[in-house]
Amino acid sequence: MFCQGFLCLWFCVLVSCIAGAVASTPSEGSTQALYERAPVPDGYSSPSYYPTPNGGWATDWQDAYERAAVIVRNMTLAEKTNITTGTGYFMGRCVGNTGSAPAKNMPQLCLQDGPLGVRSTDNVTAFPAGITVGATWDKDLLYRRGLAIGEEFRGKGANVHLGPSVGPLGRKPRGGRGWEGFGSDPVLQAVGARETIRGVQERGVIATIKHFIGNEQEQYRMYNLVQPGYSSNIDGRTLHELYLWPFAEGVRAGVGAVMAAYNDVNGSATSQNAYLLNGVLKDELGFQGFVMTDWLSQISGVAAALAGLDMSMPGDGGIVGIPLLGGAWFADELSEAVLNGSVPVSRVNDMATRVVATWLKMGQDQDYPAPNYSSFTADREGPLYAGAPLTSPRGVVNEYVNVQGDHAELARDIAQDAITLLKNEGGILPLETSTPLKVFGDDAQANPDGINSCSDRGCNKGTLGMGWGSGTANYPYFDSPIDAIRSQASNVTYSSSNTFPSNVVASPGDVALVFINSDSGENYITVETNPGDRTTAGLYSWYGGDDLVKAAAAKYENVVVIIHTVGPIILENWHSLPSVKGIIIAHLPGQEAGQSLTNVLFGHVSPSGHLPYTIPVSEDDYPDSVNLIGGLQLGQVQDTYTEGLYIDYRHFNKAGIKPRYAFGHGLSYTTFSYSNATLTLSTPLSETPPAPPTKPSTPTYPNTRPAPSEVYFPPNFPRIDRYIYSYMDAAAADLAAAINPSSTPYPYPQNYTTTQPPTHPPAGGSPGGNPALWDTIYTLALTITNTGSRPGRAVAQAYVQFPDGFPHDTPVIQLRDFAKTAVLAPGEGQTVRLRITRKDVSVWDVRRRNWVAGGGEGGGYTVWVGGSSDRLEVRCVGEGSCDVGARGPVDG
Ligand SMILES: *[C@@H]1O[C@H](CO)[C@@H](O)[C@H](O)[C@H]1NC(C)=O
Ligand SMILES: *[C@@H]1O[C@H](CO)[C@@H](O)[C@H](O)[C@H]1NC(C)=O
Ligand SMILES: *[C@@H]1O[C@H](CO)[C@@H](O)[C@H](O)[C@H]1NC(C)=O
Ligand SMILES: *[C@@H]1O[C@H](CO)[C@@H](O)[C@H](O)[C@H]1NC(C)=O
Ligand SMILES: *[C@@H]1O[C@H](CO)[C@@H](O)[C@H](O)[C@H]1NC(C)=O
Ligand SMILES: *[C@@H]1O[C@H](CO)[C@@H](O)[C@H](O)[C@H]1NC(C)=O
Ligand SMILES: *[C@@H]1O[C@H](CO)[C@@H](O)[C@H](O)[C@H]1NC(C)=O
Ligand SMILES: *[C@@H]1O[C@H](CO)[C@@H](O)[C@H](O)[C@H]1NC(C)=O
Ligand SMILES: CC(=O)N[C@H]1CO[C@H](CO)[C@@H](O)[C@@H]1O
Repeated sequence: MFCQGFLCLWFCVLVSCIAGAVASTPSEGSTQALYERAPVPDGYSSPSYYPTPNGGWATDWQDAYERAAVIVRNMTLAEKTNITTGTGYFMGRCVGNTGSAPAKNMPQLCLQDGPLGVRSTDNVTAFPAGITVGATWDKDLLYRRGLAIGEEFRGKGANVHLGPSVGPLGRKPRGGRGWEGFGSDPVLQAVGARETIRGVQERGVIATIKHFIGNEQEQYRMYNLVQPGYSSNIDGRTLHELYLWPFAEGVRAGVGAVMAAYNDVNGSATSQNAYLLNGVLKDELGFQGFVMTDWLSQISGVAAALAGLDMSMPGDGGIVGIPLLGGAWFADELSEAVLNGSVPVSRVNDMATRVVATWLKMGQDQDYPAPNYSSFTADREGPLYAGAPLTSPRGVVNEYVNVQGDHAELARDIAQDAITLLKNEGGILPLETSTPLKVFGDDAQANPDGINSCSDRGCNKGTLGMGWGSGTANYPYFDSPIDAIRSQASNVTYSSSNTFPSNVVASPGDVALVFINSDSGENYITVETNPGDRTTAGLYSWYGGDDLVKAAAAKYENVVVIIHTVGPIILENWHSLPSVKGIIIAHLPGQEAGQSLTNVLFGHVSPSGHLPYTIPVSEDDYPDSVNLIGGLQLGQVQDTYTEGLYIDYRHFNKAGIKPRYAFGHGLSYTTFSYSNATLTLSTPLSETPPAPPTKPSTPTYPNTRPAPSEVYFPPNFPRIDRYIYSYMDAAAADLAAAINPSSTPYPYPQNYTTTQPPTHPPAGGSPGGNPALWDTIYTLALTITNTGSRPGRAVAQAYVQFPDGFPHDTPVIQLRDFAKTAVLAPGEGQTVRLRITRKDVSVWDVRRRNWVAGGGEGGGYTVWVGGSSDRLEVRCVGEGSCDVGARGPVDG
């Protein structure tokens, strides 16, 4: 997703103009011939995979597909190519607007950012970011946030929610957009995606899991005149066991849409990578919804359609190259490509059916509101097509519908339950409200220039409630930490400067609260010389935050540091100073930054957040291959995942490097104990999952080439400037239809075929993959008891350790499930259940293209449970009771 608004409009024109200049010499014969790409490193390749498996065989989707096929069978070619494209950037109220088929009662679809709320409008909730809800480790909060987001998108009339984001997965700690997702672990991301999708789609909104795949850094992601987007070179095992994992879970949860990424994988752009889209996503994962491009990322028409792309967004930026000039890769170009026989009719039928079926499956044919806001102006009236400001018809574009409901309360609960207490020496927290509090740092107050003064939060002023870019929403109001502190504590002084005041006199008993932050965002905005990724400040706090803490620590005996951050931040400049007694990570709280924090600070609740990533001692402790790459160079930037499975804690554990705070760490004001832990073997483990079920048939269509008249512009059709149409002028349509494909063949890619795969691949068989991969292998039950003196919530994290002698190298431990208790009163206990599936104890075998596990009854796996990856106290091996009070394999 990309920028918007008028300033940015011309920026987009410029960027895409450059991109288009290159793209304007299309030779679509090969899926990769458009740009000069540097060769990918030896061993990485983009195999051919054709054709696109048709959708409609999955049980859950069959009804929607049958109904969709009735509609699509009766559609003209122009209707099919209309609903699979956007109408052009700024050519409608939403960030993406599809064409419609009015004669078939298929409306335009409104596609809107972003993962934490409805972007670019008013009267919405600015929810805590993905990384924040990830830090709650609370499946129910994830789900309820999804429901609330779905309700708000629906209320605004947006059909498609452009979230959740699980790619980036957080491989690169400096990467700009990791905060939009749920944490640096595939299972945490997968659960985040699944619960969000369930919630959003339960409200009838189509969720979009993105960005598929390997989009781990911001810089060099897009194609331009001198360079193609970078190539993420990922081996099959790493792809499956890390980056694909959350997508598989999202597809299993029934996600309606997938957004491709800007970058390449193995040297082939993800929006036209046949192996990824046809092979991995639609055959192996059995995805039944539709695949869209990221904004302006499409670089071919025929090749992309054959490779499995179903929808072009925002629709323009194609062959003419410049958005707003009417050029497209799909729309009329796709009409032409079907007429001239290059794209088989079967493919365009499948594309259209996927869109209609998804729309029907969500029930959007029943009373779904039309968009009632404009992403491009806050005025009530304006041009209906902001991309054609001079000629567009005008009308009401904003109805200011308030969709917030009671979601503020949920947003506050999430922000509060995410708060992660890293250090609490001498029990400095919670604070008494009567304690004299000396508050320092601009991060404690609302942005003094206005809470929404920087478009898409493209500045870092005041409390950091979210990163910047398309993954943002406007604040309806901002509950700032300083306001909340003042409303609760009786003696508060505040210095908003990021420089420590020279005239401070400390009194004994004062507690200093120092607020610092670290920001990042999307590449189209540069903030303080950081082009999305954290290039300048790196993993240290911004605006001299470390000096502010040090100065406060020199003056006060009791210092609590509160950090709003997009991801890992290095604390070493002051972590061990004797007066720094408390450290809190408040993540990115969204609009509810104040009371969520004071509830914890003053002990109304115990903190219960846990780190969704590792905090290292030094950035040098990461593998070199996860550094940001690129620079002024010709040719394609190669981002090769040489660290394989070893990112975040998987790396630290393998290398034996002790981080400052381990993945999963988080303190409470109370203490918990585990007891009564048992492991039950539910399904005997076989080496590979049983063969997938047989593949049911999919809807059939008459696949004859359509008559050119199906795409003629209707007589006297009122064309709107810059609008993307699927119609063609009659002469051009006739010419295309006159081409004889056998005498003028299209240069199809190697191994191209139109024969549908008759069976599922061994790893496939249902949405998400072979259904047996979700068989429960072990069920683990244990009782968690509050052994302290305050109420609190505990998180049980279950990690799997593969057996000794397992034939594949595996990380020491890997998170596989987690559970959070209710608020437990002192002495109160709760039994939680954790589930380990066949997939959880398998690795991806590249040669067999299947998941393999250790054979035998229980397979010899160890399941560890604890409150942090470095504090695993429960050890279960085989059926029966577990060992409580054990010492985990990486305990700190
Ligand atoms: C990339 O190349 C590796 C090594 O050949 C292969 O295992 C993997 O499946 C490829 N991935 C894609 C998406 O082409
Ligand atoms: C085409 O198929 C052949 C035979 O299976 C295989 O060796 C070759 O690598 C394939 N080409 C591509 C580009 O995948
Ligand atoms: C097919 O579409 C036309 C309009 O394009 C409509 O008049 C006709 O009733 C439709 N037929 C069916 C079977 O839906
Ligand atoms: C394509 O969509 C636009 C926008 O909704 C609409 O005006 C046009 O009539 C549609 N074309 C067809 C063939 O239905
Ligand atoms: C058919 O039309 C498409 C879209 O313009 C074009 O890319 C393709 O080369 C054409 N095919 C032939 C055989 O001319
Ligand atoms: C929110 O909606 C109300 C009407 O309910 C409107 O008066 C107000 O201007 C809207 N807020 C913003 C920020 O536009
Ligand atoms: C606030 O605290 C300071 C010590 O930091 C103390 O000198 C002052 O008297 C307190 N003010 C009130 C109103 O209690
Ligand atoms: C032990 O666990 C079982 C469930 O596995 C639960 O029913 C029982 O109440 C627990 N016992 C105690 C003492 O917590
Ligand atoms: C133009 C339009 O459809 N506006 C709708 C906006 O949403 C509200 C509530 O969802 C509807 O009542 C309006 O009709």
